[in-house]
Parts: sequence; structure tokens; C-alpha cells
Amino acid sequence: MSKYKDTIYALSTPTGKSAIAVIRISGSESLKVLKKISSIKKTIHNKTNLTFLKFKKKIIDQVIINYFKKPKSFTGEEMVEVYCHGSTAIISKISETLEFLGLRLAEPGEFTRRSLMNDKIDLLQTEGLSDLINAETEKQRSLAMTSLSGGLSLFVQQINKKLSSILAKTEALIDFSDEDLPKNILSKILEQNKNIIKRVELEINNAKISKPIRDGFVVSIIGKPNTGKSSFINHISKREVSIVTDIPGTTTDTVTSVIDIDGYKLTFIDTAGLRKHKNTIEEIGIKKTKNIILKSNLSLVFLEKNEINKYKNIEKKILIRSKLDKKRLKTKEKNIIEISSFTGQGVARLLKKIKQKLIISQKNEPILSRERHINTMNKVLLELKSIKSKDSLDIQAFKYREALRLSLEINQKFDIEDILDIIFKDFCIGK
Ligand SMILES: Nc1nc2c(ncn2[C@@H]2O[C@H](COP(=O)(O)OP(=O)(O)OP(=O)(O)O)[C@@H](O)[C@H]2O)c(=O)[nH]1
Ligand SMILES: [Mg+2]
Repeated sequence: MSKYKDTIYALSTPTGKSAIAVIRISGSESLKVLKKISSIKKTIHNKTNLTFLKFKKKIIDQVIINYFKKPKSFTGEEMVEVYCHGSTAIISKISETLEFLGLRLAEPGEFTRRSLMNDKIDLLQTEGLSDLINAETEKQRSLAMTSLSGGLSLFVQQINKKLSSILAKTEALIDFSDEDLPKNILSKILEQNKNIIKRVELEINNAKISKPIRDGFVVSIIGKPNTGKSSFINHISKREVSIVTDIPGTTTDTVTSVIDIDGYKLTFIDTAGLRKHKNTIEEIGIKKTKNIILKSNLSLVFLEKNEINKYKNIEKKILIRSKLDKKRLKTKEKNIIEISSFTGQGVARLLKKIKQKLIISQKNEPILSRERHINTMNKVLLELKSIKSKDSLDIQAFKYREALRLSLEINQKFDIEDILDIIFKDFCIGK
């Protein structure tokens, strides 16, 4: 018997103390087990029951139980959800009881895997679900929701339908002799191909923002010692992530803080001040800073005096002078943003500038979200673009078939164990 036929259980909420915890059970034995551990006689689909959970005549907890009748459940199997009190002792006791009754602890993502296997969701929605659970920012949530709610599946379906139709027409033409070929039909097919190309290109273009939405941006904070770098990261983090003193060379190692700016994930890295190092620790820190500058999408250069030339090789940067609150003369310097981490003056302007430098503004929300989707669609595009009117019909049909095969692959759940393993690796137990 396949291991995916076992009845499984798992805690679906995080471990630790909480008011309520949810334990999920899925598989053919769900109902039998439920009846063994509660006094519930009659179960109605998707109806909650307040009951005492008991085993061997001993009460474990007072819980709410919800039963989902196959196939109208998340996994498509018989399912029970137990909402118990969230203490470690209760969760352990329930788990122990379920194990005793022959249930197996679910693997990470196994509930979702079963849902996919039972056609409750498709592969693209599975990825969407994983991204939704891992979403940290509003943009990540919205991108994941597009996949989960079927927006991406619909797009791929439409492309597949168009490709199938174009392929069928081309194959039908193969049987015609040249003279019998309906007039203009070939140019019409090529026109349709152009339209598909346009549609796919548009989505690939819209997806340029998907990777930054998913991975976020890295922003390094660099400059000479004592220029106010650590005070700035603390100010925008609204907590003390980095040590601040008036001793030059305070920061020796890198300090990271993730900040959500208008739904985008930005990882700020405070670094060791760039100067001739005084000791080995500082030397390592300065080396690290140089590597971070190379890896970051943008560098915030904190200036001491007018050492701008030192940073001319850094491509993407914003020049900053801090400690505006101490400034007496009101003179403004060109291309330098002035801020104070003490009063917050100028910080909003700086954050706006950071966003402008990093984020390409675009009208449309992306549909293609993962690199896997974008790569496959690029391959489809390559195939379609290689089709020329002078190609024989056999060759044209071959290329359409190849494009369709690639496009179908995006949402195919079979024979792709490796893809599934990659996807489910990101899931937690209980999902
Ligand atoms: N008045 C004023 N003082 C500031 C401001 N920002 C930083 N300082 C002070 O400047 C000194 C150095 O600040 P840090 O934030 O540690 O500077 P840093 O660039 O991280 O220095 P290193 O880690 O040594 O490279 C401290 O005494 C801070 O209190 C500011 O906006 N206004
Ligand atoms: Mg510092």
C-alpha cells in the first residue's frame, strides 16, 4: 500500500504555548479514530462539535471538532480538524493517542501533496500556497494569491488552448496538397502565433518584478566610521539592532535588518566603517563590507566630509549626510540627501528615493511568479519565435507541438517527482 494511503495527523499551528492549537487528521481512518476518542456519534460535514476528547475513559481536553466528508475536504480525503487548547502537554497527549490508534505523523507538506494528488488544487496553486504561507510582505502575499486563486493556472490554460488550436490547424493542413490549401489560412495561423508571442512576452515583462518581490532587495549601509550608519539602521528598524557609540570603528561585523517598505522586502545591512583598519577584527569587517557592496542592489553611502570620489566605482548608490539636527548653516548640497536619525528629518524622503532607485514601476501586477514559470515561458517563446512562414508545415507543427509540451509542463503533476520534492521541501509539517 502506498504511504500516501495511510491516515496521517499533524499539528498545523506552530509549536509552543497558544490559546488554541489545530491538529489535522486525514485519511480513510479519520472518522473511526474520531469516534474512538470522542462521544460524537453523528458527524455532519463541516459542522463543528464541542466535545471532550477522551481515551481509555480519561479526559484529555475539551475541544472543538470539525469533520470534512470526502471529497469535500482540503486533501480530498476524510478529514477531521481538532481545535484543542494549545499547551505542549495537550498536544503531546493527543499525538500520543493518535499514534497509539495507528495514525502516522504527516511529512512536511503531505496534506497539500494529497490535495494535489486528489486534484483539489493544481501544481501552480500548490506553489502559490507554499508562497502564501511563507509571505512576509504585502506584495509577496498578493503575488502568491494570484497563483493560489488560479490566476496563473488560467493564464497557462489559455496559452495551452491557443497552442492546441494552432497545432491542430497546422496538422490539418499537412494533409492538404498545396493547391487545395485554403487561401490565407497559413498567414492567419502565423498571425495567431504572433498574438500568443505578444501575450507571453507581456507576462514575462510583467514578471520582472516577481523575483525582487520574492527575494527582496539588499541595501548596504556604508561609509567612514562615525558617520551615523548604525544609528540609521536602528532608526528605520525602530529597535536597537546595531551598537552605537561615539568611538570610530564600533561596528565590526555586519548587522542585518529586514524592513517592509510599501510591501517590498528590503534587507538593510549595516557594515564596518571603511578606513585603514586598526586591528584584525576591523580588517575582516572591512573586507566583508567590500563583498557586501558587490552583492547589494543599492548602497547608502554615509559621508563624513566630501569624500565622494572614494565611492565613484559603486554603480547604484545614494549619497547621505546624517546628523542634520546638528547642522547650523542651512546650505544645501547637490545630490546628497540630508537626514537625522535622532529627529527623523529627511528619512521619509530617503526611503522614497530608495524605493525609486530599486523598484521599476509597472502598471500590471505580475502573474508568473517563480523562476520555473518564467524559464519555461521563455523556452515556449523561443520555440514560437523560431517559426517562419518558409518552414515546411511539418516543421511548423513540430515546433508548435514542442511549445505546447513545454507549456503543459508548467502545470503537470505527474512524472515530475523532482519538482514536487523541491516544492514540498518549503512546506512545514501540518500543511
Ligand atoms: N546629532 C546626531 N548624532 C548622531 C546621529 N547619528 C549618529 N549620531 C552619533 O554619531 C556617533 C556615531 O554613530 P554610529 O551610528 O555609531 O556611527 P557608525 O557610522 O555606525 O560608526 P562605526 O560603526 O564606527 O563605523 C554616535 O555618537 C551617535 O550618537 C544623528 O542623526 N544626529
Ligand atoms: Mg556602526
